[in-house]
Amino acid sequence: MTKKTNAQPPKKFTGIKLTEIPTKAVGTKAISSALQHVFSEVGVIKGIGVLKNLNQTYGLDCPGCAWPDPDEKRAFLAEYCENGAKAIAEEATKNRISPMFFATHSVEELSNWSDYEIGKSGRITHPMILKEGATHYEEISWEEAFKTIGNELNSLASPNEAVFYTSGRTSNEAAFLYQLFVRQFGTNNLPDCSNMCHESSGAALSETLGIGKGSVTLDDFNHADLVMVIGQNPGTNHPRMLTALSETKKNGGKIISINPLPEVGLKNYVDPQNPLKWIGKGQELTDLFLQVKINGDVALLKIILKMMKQRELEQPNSVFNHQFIQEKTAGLDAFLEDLDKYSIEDLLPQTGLEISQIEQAAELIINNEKIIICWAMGLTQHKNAVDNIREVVNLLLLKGSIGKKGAGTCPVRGHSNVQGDRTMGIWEKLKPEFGKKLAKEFDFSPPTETGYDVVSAIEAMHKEEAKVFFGMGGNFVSATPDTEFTADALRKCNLTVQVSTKLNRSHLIHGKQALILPCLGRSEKDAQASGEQFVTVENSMGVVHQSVGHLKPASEHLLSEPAIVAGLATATLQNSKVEWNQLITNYDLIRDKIEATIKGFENYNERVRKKGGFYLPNNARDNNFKPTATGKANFTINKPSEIYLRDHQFMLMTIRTHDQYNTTIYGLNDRYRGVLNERRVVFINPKDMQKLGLKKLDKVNLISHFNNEQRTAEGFLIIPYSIPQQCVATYFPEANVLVPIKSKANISNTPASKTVVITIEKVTI
Ligand SMILES: Nc1nc2c(c(=O)[nH]1)N[C@H]1C(S)=C(S)[C@@H](COP(=O)(O)OP(=O)(O)OC[C@H]3O[C@@H](n4cnc5c(=O)[nH]c(N)nc54)[C@H](O)[C@@H]3O)O[C@H]1N2
Ligand SMILES: Nc1nc2c(c(=O)[nH]1)N[C@H]1C(S)=C(S)[C@@H](COP(=O)(O)OP(=O)(O)OC[C@H]3O[C@@H](n4cnc5c(=O)[nH]c(N)nc54)[C@H](O)[C@@H]3O)O[C@H]1N2
Ligand SMILES: [Mo]
Repeated sequence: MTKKTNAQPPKKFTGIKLTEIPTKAVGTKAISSALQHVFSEVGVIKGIGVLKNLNQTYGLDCPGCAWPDPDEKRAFLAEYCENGAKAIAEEATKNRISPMFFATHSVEELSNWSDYEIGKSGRITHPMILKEGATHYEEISWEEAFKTIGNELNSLASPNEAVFYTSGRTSNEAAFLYQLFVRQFGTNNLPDCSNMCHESSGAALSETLGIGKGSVTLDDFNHADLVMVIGQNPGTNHPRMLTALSETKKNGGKIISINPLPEVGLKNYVDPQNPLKWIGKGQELTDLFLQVKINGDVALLKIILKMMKQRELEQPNSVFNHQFIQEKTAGLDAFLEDLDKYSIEDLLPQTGLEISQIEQAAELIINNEKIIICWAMGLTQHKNAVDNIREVVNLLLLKGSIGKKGAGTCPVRGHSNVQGDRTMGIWEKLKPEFGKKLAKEFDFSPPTETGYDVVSAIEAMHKEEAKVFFGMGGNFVSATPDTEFTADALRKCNLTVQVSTKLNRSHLIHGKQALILPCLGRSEKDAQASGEQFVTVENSMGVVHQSVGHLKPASEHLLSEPAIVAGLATATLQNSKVEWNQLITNYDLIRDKIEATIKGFENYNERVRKKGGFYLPNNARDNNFKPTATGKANFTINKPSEIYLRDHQFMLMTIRTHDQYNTTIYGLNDRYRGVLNERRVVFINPKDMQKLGLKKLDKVNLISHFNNEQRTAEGFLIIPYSIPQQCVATYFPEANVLVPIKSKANISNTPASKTVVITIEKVTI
């Protein structure tokens, strides 16, 4: 038997340095940090080539995030940001890990490496297998690899014993083929990273507005009177969004930021595309900052809504857009009645704010017509996450601030094609209409029963009801909650397979047998029988466009993701009428199939070749809410947080540093929060430190409490920080061990990784 390998990163400190928190985002430091990453990983000449190509009209779609590119004017040099540059450096790295690397380092040894070291080892060059009982991965041919998977899948008692995960970088073409393969195999077990990300947005928006996506376009930011940014850190995670916010400001709009942390990027910003401005003071972005307590957003929004209602009563027609409400919405009376059940006095302590601050926000909302609300993980990863987002919609509906220029919903997506993957049918629920189209086009009967999402897939593997795990990208063990529980779930599988560009911890926490299938990255040329191919992706605002790789592949043994699916399908499915190998000769053929089965893709091949691509239909953008259950936009009744902290307890949010892409650790710095060379830190209010008798850089353990269960994350350094009392923050994935598998959002099932109730224990050694 092989030894149990480490599911958590090593608990070693790396040598912390604390610095001043910068006063502005982007600027020269960001440019130099980006170039340093690119040049050290990729080399200077190739590096400049890659950057020049990023997000240009016929260039490479940046794998960094899903923020859209401007329709018309693009920066001359490149539409890139510091973290996009790091993302591309990570993929285009010169370093390689060949079969020799795996022969040298055992799986156990690698599991002692930090995530940073694992990531830096380089691109995987060959398909690899870890045989049952073996200590090292060894080379395997593609043919043997596909055969191994096919045999294992076909020996299962039911197709529902296999789980097929997707991370959000997968192109439309690969995603479409993948879901088709999985459904032909006979299951809807298609969990994806969306389940941990914007699932709550999808659930809330579908119910209220009839579409699970946002309604605004990039141009709307030029016309907005007011943009609210709630629970999002764009300076780090969507840096190009700062350009859009600065356009809002230039055009006279205002910005409200709602966040437990004063994130630097939201305060002050320097345009990276304009070198003349790099050394300047930068532009103030936020007009009003509300430093809300973690999970205090529903309470805060309810107070604002109550203030709006009060003003409307006092001065009729001064706040609500009655025409819009009358024509387009349902449920106003019940919503207003429910608001009366809450008193501002009761709600206020949940927010941690002064009433005067909230009055200022209400005033800005009351006096402006065109409002955009942006949000990300700060709203979606809570027990009441769906309530958070529905409450955001209530506010917009009262103002009629949707379906018109300069107004609407803006859930800012994470992975660069996470939205496209959903459009392609990567979902554990198969929409009946899509199922019918698949059945007709491909002559088979797709399964109808709902499959596993991320959390239920982990539980099923743990119960040994699922026995094969297949990951199309991503890093399942590190991205999911309850690390030790999830690791055990994966260890119980007969086979775990990861399609990956780079090594990660999910290769080291494995089933009885494990395979690594190395694939082309987006920056690389993808040559198939008919010549070089491009793929297509959908950004956060529903624009479908091309992405073309220009680099030589990291190894001649890599396959594209569509080719991997075709190989898998051919080795597994006996009666498929799909010509898998034919489809991948020319991706236009895959796109023809997408056009035949998914709405909005008419003349796909032609339209996607046009400059900038095309917009998908969006009913909310068109001010049409017919797809909801009532045929109208729905007001909803939502509840503030019901989690109450005891005196010594804290609410922990697990967030990203400025130097990581989810579980990929680019470096050990969090420059915008003044922490260098260390990830095992916890940010805490100085008053709470005093209460606990803690000093700066004291060592502590974090213990989470849920349903009388305790989980411990050992060894974190205390950092005094500007954060509301009884709120603390630390980084993911180190803290995922604290997030209980059963602690998840109502309705969306998203792990509640921003509402983790913990106590803090000083380590005395
Ligand atoms: N460079 C880089 N870019 C990325 C990623 C990355 O890891 N690195 N990840 C990508 C992905 S997949 C995603 S989903 C996005 C994530 O983008 P974000 O959602 O910006 O990422 P997080 O670090 O989780 O930050 C959440 C923010 O919400 C705040 N917050 C936490 N809890 C609450 C709350 O209860 N209320 C409010 N109002 N605020 C709260 C936190 O202080 C923090 O500022 O970024 C994408 N882009
Ligand atoms: N505690 C906590 N947990 C969280 C979150 C949080 O805020 N807090 N955020 C959640 C969110 S929003 C998300 S989206 C998930 C992310 O979950 P995942 O998407 O599963 O994780 P990533 O870290 O983005 O995946 C990185 C791996 O993808 C592979 N990869 C990179 N590029 C490619 C490619 O082109 N093709 C293929 N096949 N593989 C590639 C590399 O091998 C790399 O190691 O994590 C979630 N987990
Ligand atoms: Mo995400």
